[in-house]
Amino acid sequence: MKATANANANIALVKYWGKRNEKLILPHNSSISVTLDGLKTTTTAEFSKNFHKDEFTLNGERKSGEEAKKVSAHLTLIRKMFRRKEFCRVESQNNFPSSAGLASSSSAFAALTLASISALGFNPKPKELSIIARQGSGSASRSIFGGFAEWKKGVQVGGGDSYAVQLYPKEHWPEFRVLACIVSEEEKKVKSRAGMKQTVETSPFYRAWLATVEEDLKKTRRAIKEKNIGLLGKTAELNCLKMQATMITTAPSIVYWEEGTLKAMHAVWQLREEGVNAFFTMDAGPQVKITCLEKDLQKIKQRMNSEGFGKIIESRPGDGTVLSTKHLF
Ligand code: 2P0
Repeated sequence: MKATANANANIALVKYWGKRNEKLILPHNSSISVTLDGLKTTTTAEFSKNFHKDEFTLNGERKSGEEAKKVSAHLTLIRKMFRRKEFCRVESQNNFPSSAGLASSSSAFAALTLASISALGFNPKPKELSIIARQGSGSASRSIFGGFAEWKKGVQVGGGDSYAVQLYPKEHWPEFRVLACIVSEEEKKVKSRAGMKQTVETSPFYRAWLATVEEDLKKTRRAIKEKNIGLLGKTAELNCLKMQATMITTAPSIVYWEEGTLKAMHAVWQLREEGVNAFFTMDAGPQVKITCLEKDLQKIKQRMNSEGFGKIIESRPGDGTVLSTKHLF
């Protein structure tokens, strides 16, 4: 009753921001992302009737607080769905900093979903995996799939039609790159979950955000289909800024940006003035992710290095969530 899964984090090009149902994690809007090969979570899950409670270890450290609770809640959902009672031991390793706005919950809950369900001996289809992963963390619904994925918001009250689908596999656009410029590795003060709830409840701009998402989804689907980096980058950059505007205008205001964030944004704009196709996107954290093509990588990296960004994680479209035989324990 043990299984291991590898999942890659994804970065949203059209963001998910705000829920219509907190418990089932149903979003107000659909979102599109790219699953990245450089940001991986490996998770081993083992169920046993000899265990007396769930246990969660992340990067070698036993967790007891909020993170352990979220993992245990997800395991409880899975036990209920598959009519099992055993407790579970979970060990995870991230190859990138956790909780710093690098979408660690997307890979975490995608890997946990596949590892734990497989450990119980079941083999659900990707659609069902996406629906279950979504209930651990919304963005995890998209990490089930490699390449480019869209999480359809759905309309059903029970969430049976709110899951991700693959738009294109990673082979569709192998030249596409994301450079994550690490601005700070400190844990953020406001978690995404709390931040988006507060935004829905208090930002006067939230309706305006929702009113523009459909158009951004259309443009982004087309840009990916045509491999048009200019259209993709510009649409994603503006979509990100619109989402950030809703956060800034909540009560109290949520600003995830730091000095380095603004510095990186200006550097990207400067590169564009010089004719380089570089675009940024940010999530609920200070990190700046630059979308670009392989041919412009060196120039962009050199510029960001000279602007003081020493740590840059380079990724390309990667695989979805898969089983592995290399157990962590
Ligand atoms: C996204 N983010 O689409 C957006 C953009 C952050 C900004 O999904 O409450 O950890 O677990 O569903 O998935 C981060 O939120 O939130 C997120 P929950 P999640 O990637």
